[in-house]
Amino acid sequence: MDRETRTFAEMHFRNLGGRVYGAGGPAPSRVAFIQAPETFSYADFVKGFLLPNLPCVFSSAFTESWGSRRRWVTPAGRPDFEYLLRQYGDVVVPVANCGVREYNSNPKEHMPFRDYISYWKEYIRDGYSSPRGCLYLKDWHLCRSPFHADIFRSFSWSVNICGRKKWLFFPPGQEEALQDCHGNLPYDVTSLELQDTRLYPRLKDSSPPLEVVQEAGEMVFVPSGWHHQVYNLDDTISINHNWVNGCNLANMWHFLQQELRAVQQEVSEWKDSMPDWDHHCQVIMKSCSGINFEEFYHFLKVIAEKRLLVLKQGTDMLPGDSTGLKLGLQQAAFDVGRLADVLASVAAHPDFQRVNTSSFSPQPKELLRQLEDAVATAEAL
Ligand SMILES: O=C(O)CCC(=O)C(=O)O
Ligand SMILES: [Fe+2]
Repeated sequence: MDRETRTFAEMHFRNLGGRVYGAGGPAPSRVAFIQAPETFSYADFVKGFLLPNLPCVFSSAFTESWGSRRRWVTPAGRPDFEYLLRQYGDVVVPVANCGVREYNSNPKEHMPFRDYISYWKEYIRDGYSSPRGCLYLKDWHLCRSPFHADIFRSFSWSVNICGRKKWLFFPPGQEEALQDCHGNLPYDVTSLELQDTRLYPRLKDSSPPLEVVQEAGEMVFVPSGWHHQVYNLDDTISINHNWVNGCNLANMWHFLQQELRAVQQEVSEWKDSMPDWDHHCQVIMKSCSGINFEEFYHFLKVIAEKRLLVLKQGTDMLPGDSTGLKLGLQQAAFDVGRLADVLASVAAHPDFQRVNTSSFSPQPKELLRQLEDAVATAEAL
């Protein structure tokens, strides 16, 4: 991130004045396609997509040099099963059964990757069917994924190493019209069940999804809180990555507050008779959402301390960082500003104030003070 982009991003959040953005305006009529890496910078990505929270597709030129695109794929563009077997045969992998629905997901089992490859080869040989159903290797997806928004309202990218996928996208908020009469989202947005107006009374208010066909080598950017459903159109291997940064941190916090509220509503009848009801709500939240307010504080602390260190050292590179990744000075300065805003909101939240923070180090107020000091100093950078 350069200085000018940081100023732009800071202005963006100042103009939002604490509101959490969704799609940042009317839904686009199509998903942008980015052709040439030479003419597209990170600043373009921040301004055009991360801040306005809009999806896009990067052409296969962006992933041309990826080793996996050469090594995992045959010259004909199919998965190279023999290579994958030699490299990863012994690895135990999680596999979902797409034919079986468990709430809004699929049940998973674990198996050695070689067994999964045997299954996959058989599945292809038998005309894309198997008495074992359609098995889905998590992270190396094989078939369609139920309707969802990504974990904790993170951003994600997804690259097809080989094969093609169809994506259906709904801008944040539009999924509300897809809720059934009990408030649940559909498992499959293309199901005929959705035409039942008693079951889906608000469907008439929904807009059709944005549709994208992702070719081999292309990368799809999934913005924060955009619900989506994905189909594999071929035998497909893809690599996905989820991330949170200063641009969507407030979305994550907003989402966690909604999750806690949902738990509180669900167990509200015991509020008055249970002395540690608030603590139990946090325990339930942790088991349903994977994180609670205490862990969110820890998450903020870890990312804050890394950025405070970068700013203190005043150089782009964090020496000794085992990831080898570079956290730029301007990005650190921007993130610290966003962290300060979000932590101030966390610290003021009545439910966070009910969490026992006595063992937290540093104390939330102290971390907030450090962040605010860093924000003041970083203005001059
Ligand atoms: O590619 C897929 O099947 C689903 C990818 C996705 O949306 C996810 O992993 O969150
Ligand atoms: Fe997803």
